[in-house]
Amino acid sequence: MFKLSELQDRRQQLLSYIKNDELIVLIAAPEYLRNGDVLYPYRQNSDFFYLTAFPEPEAIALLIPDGKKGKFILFNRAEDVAAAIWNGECIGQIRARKEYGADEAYPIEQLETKLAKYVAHTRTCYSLADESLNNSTLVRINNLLASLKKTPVEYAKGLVDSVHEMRLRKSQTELDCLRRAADISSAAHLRAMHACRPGLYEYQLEAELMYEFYRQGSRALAYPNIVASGANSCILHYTDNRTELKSGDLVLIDAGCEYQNYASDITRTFPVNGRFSPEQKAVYQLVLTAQQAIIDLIKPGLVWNQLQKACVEWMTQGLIDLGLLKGDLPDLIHQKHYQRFYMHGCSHWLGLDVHDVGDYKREKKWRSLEPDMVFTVEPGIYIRPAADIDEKWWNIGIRIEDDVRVTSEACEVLTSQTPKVLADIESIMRNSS
Ligand SMILES: [Mn+2]
Repeated sequence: MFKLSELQDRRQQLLSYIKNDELIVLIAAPEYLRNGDVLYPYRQNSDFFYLTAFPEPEAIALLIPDGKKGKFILFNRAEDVAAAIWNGECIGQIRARKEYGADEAYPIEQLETKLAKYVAHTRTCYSLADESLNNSTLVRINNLLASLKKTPVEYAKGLVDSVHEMRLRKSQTELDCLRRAADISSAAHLRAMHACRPGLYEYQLEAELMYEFYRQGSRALAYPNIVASGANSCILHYTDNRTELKSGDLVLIDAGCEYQNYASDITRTFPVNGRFSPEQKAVYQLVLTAQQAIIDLIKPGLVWNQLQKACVEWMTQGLIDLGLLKGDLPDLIHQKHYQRFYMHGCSHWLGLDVHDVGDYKREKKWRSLEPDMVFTVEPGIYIRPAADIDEKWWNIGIRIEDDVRVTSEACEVLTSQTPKVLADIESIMRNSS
């Protein structure tokens, strides 16, 4: 789905930040061994992918300023007839040039013989990869540079920040991927609502999600699925997913797939037996009202921390109304008493990474929203058992999370296909047994 011209524009923009006698080295994510000769599923480094769309490991890209149109030199795996019998064909150099727009492409084995030519007039080689990552590739390049009496690759935090700043505003092609990921995840959540009934295990609801992700062409999760019923719904990063679903309990599902490396991130909470209890209903309504109120605020110019500020106010007032917090609203906010029930942020950027890159503050000031920024809205209330809390509230954990894009006037909810109105959820679950 990527466009070669768009990738070239991104590389050109990045090159505009360096001098003519400097170059940028991009290093593909390494493969990780699971055991024996079995690897973990491969996922390209997000910055590497953003600038090249090249999906294979064992690849190094050199970005070289060269007049108006910079050069993109790729070292990647060579086609290998014998290896192809085991692993299938790799992209190779011809396709790297044709399909990925490399100006020149060479087998990775030729790095040692070819690099000298490119760095002959280079004063500094910059890298976007932190030294802790891709260490063996960096060591290999640095050894080469040392043999050429050149200084080692320099990690350029400033350039990384520039790429992340670019990634913050999504292009049309990126939005297409994000919408597709959101649509698939929406369908998966709906499928789980339909399938839910007491006696199933959390992993069986997870299977419904996975089925829909794969069926619709997603091949990876944006993060591990959370299927958390009963008391588990109050564990923020619960991923064990092994408990039996019980009538009377809620189940909180936080799950999102990746589509062409772009993430979605949706949370829905619903009753295992399809009917909310009065207490579950009351907390659900509070979270949903707060979530909608935050979404209604979103427009260009809104300062980032206003989202959290508004969320905290809505949630704290709601907790007072339910009798779960006692006292004065400003006091409770100031003393952070709401954190007993609501202890996380209500938003994060979304893109190639589920918690996407990009600064929330610029020069120590909170950033203002701009069109085509994409992020989540995810308030939640979690009530753990405690002596000072009426038992009827215990183990109610509710989070509602949607993905939004800032438009020129307000926002587009990318995940609006996932039901969240209480009556809609009950109606769907009633009609699915
Ligand atoms: Mn999230």
